[in-house]
Amino acid sequence: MVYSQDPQNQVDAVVLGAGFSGLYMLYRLREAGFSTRVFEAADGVGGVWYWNRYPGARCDSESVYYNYTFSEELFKEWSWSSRYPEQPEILRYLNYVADKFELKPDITFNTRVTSAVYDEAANRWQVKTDTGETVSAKYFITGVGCISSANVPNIPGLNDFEGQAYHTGHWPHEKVDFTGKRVGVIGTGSSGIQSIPVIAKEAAHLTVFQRTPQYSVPAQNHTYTKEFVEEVKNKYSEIRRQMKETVAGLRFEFGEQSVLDDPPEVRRQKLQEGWEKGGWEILFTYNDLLANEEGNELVAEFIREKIQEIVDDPETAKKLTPDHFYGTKRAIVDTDYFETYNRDNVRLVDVKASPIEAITPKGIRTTDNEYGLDALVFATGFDGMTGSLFKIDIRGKDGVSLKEKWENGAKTRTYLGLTTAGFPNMFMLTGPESPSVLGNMPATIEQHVEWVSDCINHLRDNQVDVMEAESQAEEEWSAHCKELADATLYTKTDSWYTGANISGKARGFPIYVGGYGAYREICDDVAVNGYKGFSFKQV
Ligand code: NA7
Repeated sequence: MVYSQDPQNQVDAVVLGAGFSGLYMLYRLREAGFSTRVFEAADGVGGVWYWNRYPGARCDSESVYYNYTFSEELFKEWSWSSRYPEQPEILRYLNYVADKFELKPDITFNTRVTSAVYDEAANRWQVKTDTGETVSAKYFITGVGCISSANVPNIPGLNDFEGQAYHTGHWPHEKVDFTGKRVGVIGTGSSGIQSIPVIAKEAAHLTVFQRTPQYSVPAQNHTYTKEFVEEVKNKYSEIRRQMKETVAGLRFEFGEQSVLDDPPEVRRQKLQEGWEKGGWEILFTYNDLLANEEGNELVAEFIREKIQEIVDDPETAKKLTPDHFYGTKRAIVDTDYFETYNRDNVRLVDVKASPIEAITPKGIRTTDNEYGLDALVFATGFDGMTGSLFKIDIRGKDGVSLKEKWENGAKTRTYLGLTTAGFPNMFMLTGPESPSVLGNMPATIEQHVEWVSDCINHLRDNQVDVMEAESQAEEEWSAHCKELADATLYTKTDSWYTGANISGKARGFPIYVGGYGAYREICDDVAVNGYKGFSFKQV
């Protein structure tokens, strides 16, 4: 292998992505004195918040938790406008962070990494980009996000449509004006459920193509008062502690009781309170909602009744009523979602009953009807967890690719969701088999970044050149993740968590379900015990 002799192209670390994880990783590495290059496909920072600009896009964690806490100064400088702010505000926040810490000069924008190959003889990663650059790095760190590889279903006639077509995850930068248009939205996950009420208000007519009905609970979104914002800033230490220690990096812990412990009227009262508080309150009310079929059904039934109450037309309400276990697809929070179906200009099409046959030049044809459309929105989600990693040709020792090692997702194997055997000095931020998407992403990102930077510091301090997960540790970790997941209801539902949303993708559940706090303790314990489960090499 021939390395570029350009010293600029010899760095300590290459980081992929300039979202929440890449930005903080860069900050930590630079603070510790490691030369670092960050590559980002977009022309700005933000990661998912750069791309997901669809109408109504918001995060589903409360804003005051959906930020970094590594800098008290930063936390106290920034003020969120509301409980669930919209995408532009979150993107502004990330730009603010990048500017405050002068991160942008070390980020190469408009550049996608196409391959990263480990050269065992040199103990370095050879990273190539789509702009023709090659960089040699000791450490290769991915911060590519868990849900950033858009899924556009392969529907016949996809390219024949004569109107405008958009994917929620690749929304144009300029405003899309639906005024006077007949719009179709395919998909009713978070992106569909957030965008449908907003599009319905603007479009002449909206047709929603729903494959699986979803549970959704009101966000009860509201703007924050000045007093509340001040109070939050004074609670910096408490919020930071909650993000580190709780099960999902938020203010919640699961309730102490089983769903079945409460008599019906008490349960109803608690669920009603959860509904009124909004967001993820209901999800955390009991301790076994995600593990107990009977208990889950009782909570699911409560939400189903709400749908029947809100939606005027009984036929539409029936179509909107889900029957999977609540919370096993990511729990959705909305603003006026079910109410939107009471509008005269909105129609719901059940594409499980009458599947989409084709996209035509003029709209969508299902098995029993044809729908004329001027614009089409794909709210069809992402190839989650592994999709973004597999887009890059990542090869470890002996030229083995990550995709091959994980058998295309069928057998994801990692140690702690951070590393994988055969890929030395490579770290995956919020990788498969870490807790990642089962909670508040910035909290889990901070923990990963800090663990990785502490680890790299440790390697430098101890003159270790190569660190690699041991196969045995990896087997045990993957088995542990599987055992925990199999004890829950998550694995019983088709979702992007399990890979079931992508045609041909192998089913699994590559996420650690034991909770953020517990996971942090495990990672800390590994570090304190000399990074047990890893092998080290000095050259
Ligand atoms: P999701 O949650 O994966 O939702 C995608 C939706 O698109 C879902 O309703 C799918 O139905 C539907 N879909 C996917 N393919 C098709 C086809 N071929 N035909 C009809 N309908 C289809 O993605 P989102 O972007 O909404 O949210 C992703 C995450 O972002 C979310 O969980 C938050 O964490 C933030 P299905 O349920 O698969 O039957």
